[in-house]
Amino acid sequence: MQIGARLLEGPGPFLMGVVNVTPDSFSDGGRFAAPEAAVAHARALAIEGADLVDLGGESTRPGAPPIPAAEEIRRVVPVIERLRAGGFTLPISVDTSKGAVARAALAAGADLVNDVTALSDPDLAAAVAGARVPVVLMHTRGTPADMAARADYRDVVAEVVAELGVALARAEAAGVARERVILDPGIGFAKRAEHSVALLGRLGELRALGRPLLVGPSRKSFIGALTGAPVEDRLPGTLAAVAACVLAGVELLRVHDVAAAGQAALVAAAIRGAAAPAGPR
Ligand code: HH2
Repeated sequence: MQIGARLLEGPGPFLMGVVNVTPDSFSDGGRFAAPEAAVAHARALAIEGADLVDLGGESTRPGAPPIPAAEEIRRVVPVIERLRAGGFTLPISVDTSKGAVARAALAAGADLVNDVTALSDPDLAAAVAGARVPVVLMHTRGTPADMAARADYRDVVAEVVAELGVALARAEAAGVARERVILDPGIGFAKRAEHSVALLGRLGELRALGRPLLVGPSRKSFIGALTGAPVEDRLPGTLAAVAACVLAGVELLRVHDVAAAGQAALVAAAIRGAAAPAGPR
């Protein structure tokens, strides 16, 4: 898939490094809220081996308060502008659910829209369709305020596949080309730990949707539920999930710890490549 100036070709795995320009993200809130800190972090992730970076101005953790578009734009656009002015060449993804934010970020030099609500806002769908950029459609239910209460499934994998299929059809109906869509099961979003684990164990079933997959297991609460580890101590669990994703053929991984995830992904890809070699990494 062409993302900005880069062609991400082959089975990957490709790494999307997380840059949260927020005061309240669940694992690193406040650390990169100043534009200079966010820019430095994006550059550091590039050096660590990220294939693209994902910039978010609004926390999506359970219970996070919504913020106005103007505030989200104030947080992310200066970071994109500074990165591009400084010659940053990796694709930049903007993690947003709002059309106005996507438009401003794309105008400033972002290349991809990552939407945790899978284009449920028609204005964002129109912005993505109009800009002809790639988009990540992630599965969730409800909003950060009520998603925990909506984690109610008979067969979580079948229901996520069905609901992502609906999201894909809705995106196409809004004018987004199917070829530009990446799908994500939304680990931890309207999912209890057992739901996230089931999805990670049965990723192959998401292949039925016929699109590249992105998965974001990094530091998430299912790791805490399984191990008791606090959020700052979930790297080993994250790496286990990264390896599982790579073995299942997931193309893109959204991670905070790029260097460590890159090593885990490389080893897992080599093991997978005993059957089918991966590209250079
Ligand atoms: N997870 C988070 C945010 N955005 N986007 C996609 N596509 N997939 C994910 O799993 C995903 C996502 C949550 O992580 P983080 O950005 O670190 O936290 P917060 O939402 O609190 O800013």
